[in-house]
Amino acid sequence: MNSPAPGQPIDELALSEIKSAILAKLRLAIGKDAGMATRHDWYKAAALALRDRIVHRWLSAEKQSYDAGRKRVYYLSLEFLIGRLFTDALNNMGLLALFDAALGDLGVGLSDLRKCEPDAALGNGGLGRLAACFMESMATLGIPAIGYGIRYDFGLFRQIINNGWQQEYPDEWLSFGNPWEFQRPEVVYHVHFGGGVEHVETRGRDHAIWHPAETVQAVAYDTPIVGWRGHNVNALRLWSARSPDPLKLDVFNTGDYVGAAAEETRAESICKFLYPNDESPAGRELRLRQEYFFVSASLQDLVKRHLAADGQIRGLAAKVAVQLNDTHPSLAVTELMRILVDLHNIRWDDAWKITVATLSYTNHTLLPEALETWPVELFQRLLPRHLEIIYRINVAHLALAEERCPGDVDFRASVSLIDEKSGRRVRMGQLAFVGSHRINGVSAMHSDLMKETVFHDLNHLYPGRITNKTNGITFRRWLMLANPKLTELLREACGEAVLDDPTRLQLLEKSAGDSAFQDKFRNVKHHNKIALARLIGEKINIKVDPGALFDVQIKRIHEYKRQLLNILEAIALYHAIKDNPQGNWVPRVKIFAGKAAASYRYAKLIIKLINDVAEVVNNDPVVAGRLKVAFLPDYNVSLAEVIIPAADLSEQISTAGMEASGTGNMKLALNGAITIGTLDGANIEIRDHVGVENIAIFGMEAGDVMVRRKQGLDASDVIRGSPGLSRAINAIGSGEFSPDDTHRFESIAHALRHLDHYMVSADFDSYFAAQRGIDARWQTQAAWARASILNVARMAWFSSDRTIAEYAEDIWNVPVNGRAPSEPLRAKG
Ligand code: 26W
Repeated sequence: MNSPAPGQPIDELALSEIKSAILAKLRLAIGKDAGMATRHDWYKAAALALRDRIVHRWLSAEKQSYDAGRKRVYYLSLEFLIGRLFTDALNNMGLLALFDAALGDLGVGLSDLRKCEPDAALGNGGLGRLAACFMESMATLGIPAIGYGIRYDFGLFRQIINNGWQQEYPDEWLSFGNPWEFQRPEVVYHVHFGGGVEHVETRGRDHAIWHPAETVQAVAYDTPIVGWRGHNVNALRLWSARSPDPLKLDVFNTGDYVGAAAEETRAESICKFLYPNDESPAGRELRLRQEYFFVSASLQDLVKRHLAADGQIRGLAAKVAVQLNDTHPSLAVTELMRILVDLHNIRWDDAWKITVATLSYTNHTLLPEALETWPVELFQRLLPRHLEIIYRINVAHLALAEERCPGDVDFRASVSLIDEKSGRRVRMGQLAFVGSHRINGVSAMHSDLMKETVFHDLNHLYPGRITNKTNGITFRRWLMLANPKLTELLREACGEAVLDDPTRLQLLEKSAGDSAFQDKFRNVKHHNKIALARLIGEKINIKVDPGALFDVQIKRIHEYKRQLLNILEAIALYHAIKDNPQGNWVPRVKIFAGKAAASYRYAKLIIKLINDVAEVVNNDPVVAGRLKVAFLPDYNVSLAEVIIPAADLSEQISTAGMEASGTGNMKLALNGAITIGTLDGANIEIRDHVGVENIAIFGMEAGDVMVRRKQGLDASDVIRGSPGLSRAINAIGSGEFSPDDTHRFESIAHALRHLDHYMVSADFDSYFAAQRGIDARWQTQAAWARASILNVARMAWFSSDRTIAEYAEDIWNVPVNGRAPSEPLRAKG
């Protein structure tokens, strides 16, 4: 049952079958009849009816891949930022039109029902969303894979903006149940903590026996992930924690009800919430417990599956590839060694070969301070056997370092798994690197910089391990579902096959200058902008004109991402318009959305600044119709799906050298937004693909940034030379936007003047000029439309199918859609 092309009739038999299935679920699974059902009941009934159809494919895909003895990929990630699954699964199953019609006949609209589903926000930002896109692409490419993570009771906090300030509230995403998941009460593993290690000699060999002090149970919950066209379905397996001894009855009977459940509370705390951190390590004991908990359960599970299918632990690397998403699952190196050596009696050297051949690691950040480290003392207390294993790995590793650079103490100190300088800490980045056969960066520039900076010495010691895999995004969610109108136009212009082969987007090139096509393309954008304008009105009561240029910056709030540069430009523009209200100004709406880590005070102050500027600008009649500023609260995947198709301009303005890749940049360009950006992360590759004339590049390059930082962070020189910047900073510092507290933003003004680590002041003039260039382009609507169409036409390479095909070939050595890894697959950039 595949989705009929637009205009094609719906199969009546299939339609009535779906209707009966939904009604049956409503009665038998929800326990209600149509008369008393809420919208939420209908949503659940429809989701369950869909799930039934997915399960058949799921079971047969799993059986087929095991029967064929295929190698499997296990993607270990503490974050999966999935968003909603309902229309995603419907679309991939080819059942969207049918369910739409069925629900319409039943008197409940699909578009209403889909809003009943809460976002699964089990991630902070790019890293978590990448994991979700990868899961979908692996399913699409027919790669048997499981994603392993934690089933957090609370996902990323809900953001409320109160009087301009961010406030955090718990994200109770499971409160109405979750129709997608299957609890597997029989799939339970014991995960141990603490205690001590005993060493005994058996037949001349040392044998370690860990006597843990504490045990937690990991229970599996599986969510099916449907690939495009529904041929293949994989599982996302998330672990929930509980105590093996949930209630101490003797304690309970003494009346100590809290104490009786204390162990359960302690165990459950592991999966209670997602650490709301971004680019800075959590550094808390609970975080390390989370990491070990999910790594141990996942490795036990995959080893058990492997043994059941293959019988041979020694053959693990031939049948299993484990990808570590950042350093968070680095403990997999030591846990796999423990399983092989301590539990399966494999000799150390053989175990090490298996481990390295099985594991690979993706790095997502160059910030040295964002690479996790843990105090040796904490390790000793929580994971004593793992610390021993780390020491032993380090002995051989440092011996190799000595061999390579004899007598070079600094080299040895830099590659060591233990940082001796900062009070002895275990370095998770080094551990993941040493234990992996491939280490990949997430954009060409980032991979190059990895070799030059954080992993310079390790790259020297283990040459050839570092490789690049530029990120990608799934077009099913970020084009087909988010932007159905554009998709319809693309089907018309490039043929149905564009849905299966994005390289067909190239066919748009010939229409890019065609005014009739441009009109259609503009109409689609306008339609999407009306929808966003409505949402902005509903959510924050700001009226915006869909005819204005929609200038969008949506991402985590972070100094290096430079929302501050954007709002500074808004202030300078505001001043310029006020000085000359009769000027030929391009009407603009500056749209921001994003969350700041709860503990990141400065980022939260930036949110307040944006909202304070919005308050002044939006209420000033002099600039009315020319400039509006809107901060949309509670940014999440579902909000992104509305904003992205409506964007004209995509702000990708990080300090050069600091954004590892970015993926929002890809989503926006694919939907026809023109990028204003620095030469950073994947922006560089986007420029290479869309053409330098179809993107606005500005600012310092990574090399310039390093040079300028060495000279000092004072920006007085550039401020003196830039009256617009100087006036904007003065306005912030003097309380022009905060009359109720004129000192509120002094710290920001001070940093802009004297501590310009992120080059906001240094890049301001170049950015301001690039923005005026954007204004000029917007004035010629045909030229704008052409550039926008060419962006869409040239983004095919950024499909996560391409990224995953590269991982499959160069890292995992698994076939893609039945094709051997080395066979040519799809167009490369
Ligand atoms: C330990 C706390 C913590 C949690 C997450 C530290 C750091 C992170 C991540 C590195 C944050 C993240 O999402 N990084 C982003 O990963 C994306 C996918 O590769 C890239 O596109 C972004 O550039 C990178 O910032």
